[in-house]
Amino acid sequence: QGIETGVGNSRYSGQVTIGTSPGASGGFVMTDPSRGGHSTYDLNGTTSTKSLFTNPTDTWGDGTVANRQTAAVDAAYGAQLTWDYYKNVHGRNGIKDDGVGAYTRVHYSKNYVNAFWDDSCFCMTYGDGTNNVNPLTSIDVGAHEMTHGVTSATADLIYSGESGGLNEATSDIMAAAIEFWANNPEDKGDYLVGEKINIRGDGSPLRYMDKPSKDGKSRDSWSADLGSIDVHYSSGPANHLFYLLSEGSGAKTVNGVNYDSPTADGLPVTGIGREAAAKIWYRALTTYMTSSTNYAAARVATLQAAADLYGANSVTYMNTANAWAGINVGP
Ligand code: ASN
Ligand code: ZN
Repeated sequence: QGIETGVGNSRYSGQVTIGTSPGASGGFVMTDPSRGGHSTYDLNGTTSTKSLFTNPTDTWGDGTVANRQTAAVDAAYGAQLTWDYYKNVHGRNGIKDDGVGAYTRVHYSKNYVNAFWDDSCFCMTYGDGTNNVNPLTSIDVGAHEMTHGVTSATADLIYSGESGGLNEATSDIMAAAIEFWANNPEDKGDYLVGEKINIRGDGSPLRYMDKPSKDGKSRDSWSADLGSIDVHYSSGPANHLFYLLSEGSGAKTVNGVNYDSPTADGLPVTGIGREAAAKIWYRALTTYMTSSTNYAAARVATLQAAADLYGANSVTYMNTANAWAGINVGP
């Protein structure tokens, strides 16, 4: 765990502690020395002119978007949790496992309704959303973007076709795992993506993992044309796989959210718990998947990972195979 010296008043996660450091000319800067020097910058409505967040005291933001520091607190907190999760749960020391932190930029452009990871700057960037009042800086969005960096540094799944869907799903899967692990009282774990940022204006999340087709576009299970659709929709079956593997099929309530997950073959799936499911996915990603891995190969990769971690004759292994059958990927 890193050292948090700052107090942040975030928009989506309440009051949190964040890693900061003393500024060279007094005050404090949003640079986290205990997590690879990760720094958070203000783009102030531009697309490239960045300044490091500085403050006379070590208390940041006020929970409202009128305060420019608030979105920075959320984004820094998300990056911090993601760093801590990979380190504490998977023994990974930063995105490249070399202890080097990325950096974060907030207030990108104007009315920009997206967030993104970029390998070339080794940084993640967040827009402020529609009318600049819904910054895309929730825990799950931050964890999603930073996980794109981890995927690039490991399997490096090509961002198109089935591998692109698996790349996207890896970001959603690890984001869900991180949100659960963080257990922030204002933003408890769920199998929804972007439920806090009101991206559609009606309070609905961006994506649903129990039944991805609830968004009107994502697929619930594999079919031969999956590689021809947008990667944010071909991620659906793998997101669904992670839900089934974690929680099992059918109706269930977790942290107050109701889910109802169907299977492609109509047969029930028993969940193995989200910690085991995340361990299997992470090991598959970092040990067995390659840039061209497709759904069939991802199944094999996770089964190899399950065999390594739990044994090839384990119930966990069998349930992993059953979960893939539940999204129409079989031997
Ligand atoms: N927010 C999007 C994502 O991380 C940006 C993109 O389309 N790559 O998937
Ligand atoms: Zn993504």
